[in-house]
Amino acid sequence: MKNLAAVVGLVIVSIVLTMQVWGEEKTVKALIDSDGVQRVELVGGSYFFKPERIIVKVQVPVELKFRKESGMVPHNIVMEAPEAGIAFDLPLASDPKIVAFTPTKPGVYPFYCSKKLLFFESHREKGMKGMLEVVE
Ligand SMILES: [Cu+2]
Repeated sequence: MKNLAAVVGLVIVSIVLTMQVWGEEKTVKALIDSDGVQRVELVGGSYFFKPERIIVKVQVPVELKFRKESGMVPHNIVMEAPEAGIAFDLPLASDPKIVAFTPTKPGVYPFYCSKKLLFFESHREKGMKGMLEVVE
């Protein structure tokens, strides 16, 4: 039984470590390029966005480059934060596209895929969503 406890303990430790590594990948803080633009890359697929938390600086132009992971399922990216100067609804394609905006107000704004097939859960409900955090 002692061995079993040790194995269980080891498994728990490895799960926690793995989750920490994933956690870091899930958040990206945009760096400001020499031309004063914050560039971030985003990949969407069934049913996720990676990274799922993006941190950008307020009043600094953002170029968000996004693409779809391979697969037949159509996806899009929607942001509805006109109060912060951010509003778009664009299809994801395998070829990267860029959407440019300048966040004007600090806050946390969701982005998500609005696709939904018939009576099934929406992609957003399946986890295809993320947060754009605009900071001072
Ligand atoms: Cu989707």
